[in-house]
Amino acid sequence: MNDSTPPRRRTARPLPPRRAPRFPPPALPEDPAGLSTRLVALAKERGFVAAGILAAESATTHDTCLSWLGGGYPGEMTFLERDAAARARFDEVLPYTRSILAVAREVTAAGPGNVAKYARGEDYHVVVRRELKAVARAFAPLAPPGTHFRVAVDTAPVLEREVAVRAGLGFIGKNGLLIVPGIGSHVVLGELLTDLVLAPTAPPLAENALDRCGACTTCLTACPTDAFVAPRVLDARRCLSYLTIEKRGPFSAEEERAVAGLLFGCDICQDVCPWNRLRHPEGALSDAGAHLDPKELAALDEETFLRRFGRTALFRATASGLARNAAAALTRDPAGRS
Ligand code: B12
Ligand code: SF4
Ligand code: SF4
Repeated sequence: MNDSTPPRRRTARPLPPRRAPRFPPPALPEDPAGLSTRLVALAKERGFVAAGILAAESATTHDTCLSWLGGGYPGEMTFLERDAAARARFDEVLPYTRSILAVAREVTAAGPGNVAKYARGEDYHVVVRRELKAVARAFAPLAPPGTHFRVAVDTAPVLEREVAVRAGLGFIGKNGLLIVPGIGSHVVLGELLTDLVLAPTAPPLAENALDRCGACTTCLTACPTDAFVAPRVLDARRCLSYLTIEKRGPFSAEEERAVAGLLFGCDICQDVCPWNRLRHPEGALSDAGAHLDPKELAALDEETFLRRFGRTALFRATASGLARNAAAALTRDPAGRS
């Protein structure tokens, strides 16, 4: 654990006055519970390993979010600060939001590599968005006329892990990630917001009822940079995922040593977790996209970057970010084997 200053409370920049939505909410449905059951079933049919519905009043962990921002932990991720107030209420994303379908999609990539598992293959934002839109299309004929939907995957101001927990998908491990019992934490999250009133599929949360880590602290001690200030509290500035994906500009000498050959993201605090062992056993062979050649990336130009990574999650790191990560890997191992 590091000894960074504890979070101080901060007030989010207020939202501008609410503009009247361009459309009214739909009528109350006759059978909200039946519709919920159908919507969850449709999500499972589209390949989501967990799905559930919550009533969308307001975010219950918004204060935690503000304290975290106040601690300086997000580093350069100014978008979190900018959207902080919007994260408090879901109708900033869709007017009159009444219910949210929360879904988890399993990351099936396996084995070690210098690219994090969730980022191998097609961009998960594209996959989850496509599948949630298909769910909305199949569900729309069952909903009252005038029902609206909006898909969110990572990029909207939604506290996605809170939403997933409240929808009954799982619990938050000490590594800060949603763990779906029976599946693990190698999942990505998405939401379908709607102005339709649906029945929640999970009972209201009892405080601490969802801590299923017990005495285990494996992820906290395995983190190579001591990035956890406390269980579930991450100092992103120390996290290798942040350094390789979100940080812009050159690394400090300490950061360069810390990234230790990783080119995009970090899976260590998940790979050590017992909840992941069953589906992602240690020693599993790496799949396509697990390893990128740092020698190629170090010379990456914008055009090649767009062509190779435009439709993958690696796009987020930018061409210069990937080239910087590759240069750091080569400093450590000039043969580029890491
Ligand atoms: C910013 C961000 C990052 C930052 C900061 C991470 C962080 N801890 O916040 C960085 C770049 C470091 C990062 C890294 C990673 N990320 Co990220 N990240 C996000 C993003 C865009 C916002 C997160 C946010 O709002 N943080 C704000 C602070 C306040 O969150 P927090 O301190 O963890 O606390 C919240 C929760 O833990 C929760 N909570 C904690 N305890 C409890 C208990 C109860 C009862 C409840 C209800 C809630 C709750 O409530 C808190 C406040 O909302 C989300 C997408 C989204 N829109 O939510 C993805 C997201 C969290 N990331 C994701 C992933 C996959 C990763 C990585 C695994 C990628 C990788 N392999 O490199 C790593 C994991 C690092 C780690 N151990 O956290 C997934 C997580 C999937 C999962 N299983 O949970 C998300 C949800 C994206 C997605 N759509 O799938 N990420
Ligand atoms: S993703 Fe890596 S660096 Fe970040 S908290 Fe987990 S183990 Fe630590
Ligand atoms: S490694 Fe242990 S403490 Fe960390 S999330 Fe998994 S069960 Fe919880």
